[in-house]
Amino acid sequence: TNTKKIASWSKSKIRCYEFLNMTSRSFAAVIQELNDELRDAVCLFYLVLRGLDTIEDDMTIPIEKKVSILRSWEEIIVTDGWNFTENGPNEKDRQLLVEYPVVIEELKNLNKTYKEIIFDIAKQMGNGMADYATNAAHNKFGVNTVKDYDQYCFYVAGLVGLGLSSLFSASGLESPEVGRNTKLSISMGLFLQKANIIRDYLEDLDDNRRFWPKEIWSQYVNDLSDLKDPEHKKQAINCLSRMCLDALQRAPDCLTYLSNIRDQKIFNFCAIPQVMAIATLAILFQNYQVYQKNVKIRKGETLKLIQKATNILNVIDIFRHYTRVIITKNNSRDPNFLKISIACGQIEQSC
Ligand code: PS7
Ligand code: MN
Ligand code: MN
Ligand code: MN
Repeated sequence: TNTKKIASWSKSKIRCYEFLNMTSRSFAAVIQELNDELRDAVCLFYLVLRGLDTIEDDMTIPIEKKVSILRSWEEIIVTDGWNFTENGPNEKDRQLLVEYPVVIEELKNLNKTYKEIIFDIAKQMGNGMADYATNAAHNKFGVNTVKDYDQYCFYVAGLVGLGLSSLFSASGLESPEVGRNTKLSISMGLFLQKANIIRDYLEDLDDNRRFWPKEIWSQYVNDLSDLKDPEHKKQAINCLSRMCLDALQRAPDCLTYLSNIRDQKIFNFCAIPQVMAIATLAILFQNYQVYQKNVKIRKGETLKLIQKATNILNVIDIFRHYTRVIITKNNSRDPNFLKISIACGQIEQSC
């Protein structure tokens, strides 16, 4: 039972799971359902990346300091007793970094293969985040091209997909193929990250974080922040369509990836965030409120999705449903109307 397990757990391991529950709304439950060995590896992988992201997200840390921490993350996570107490008081996960030695301690208990996967991804992500934090400090437009946008999303989410797939294969619960098909793993991360970046337009802009690529928004307005001005409403909706189109192009890969997963618990862990992402894209699409507040799917809808996303047929059903929602909202006067119809058609074809 759960209490029996916990009785033999070290203080630091218990604290790690408390932090998982404190810092993640969407992943905590599904991670804890995974089989024992994999569960600890994924929990610690999560906390390693959550710590890194807490440094990346804090706009009160001076840029030189931030970059130096991001670039040395791989060494930091093997440095006994390392912690960080200088996050701004508004940083929601600052306590994790205050007590970071518990994560560093528990990482030591993982087997070598899992550790190597986690360290390798942490190193790449920290350096990628540092590149973009530096760019953000010098380029007031933020991310420039669509290619840069893909690259940023690769660093912060594609790499998570690669790392998780390697962990799944290393556990023996999934075939080596899951780890080998890197394009599909990267798309799993990009689909989540892109839905997140579109949804967080306003929140990120308020923090002066600009992830929407200039190559896209410059076709509609002179500055990213102009999108929220009511005088540019029509352009704003069209730009939003373009961003949604870009994200939707990853959906077929996600369905293919999920169709290759065999373990029930790994399936739930992978599928739940993906169905939330397609549902999110469906409510964001053609929705001007994106520029006025943080649009979120309703609690009840989230609950239904979590309960349903337990096998590939149901997941296909969910993707079909939200694709229909998008097709219904698609507007023939939108410059991307045709491309969006095609992207939706491709999702339905891969269903
Ligand atoms: C290891 C479970 C399942 C093959 C902390 C899960 C930022 C969207 O952008 O802070 O800061 O607003 O809300 C999760 C692929 C990553 C991608 C990533 C690690 C799925 C730090 C999640 C999660 C790949 C980098 C939300 C990508 O954070 O976003 C584990 C397969 C962390 C996954 C960031 C973003 C996650 C995210 P933001 P949030
Ligand atoms: Mn971030
Ligand atoms: Mn974040
Ligand atoms: Mn975000």
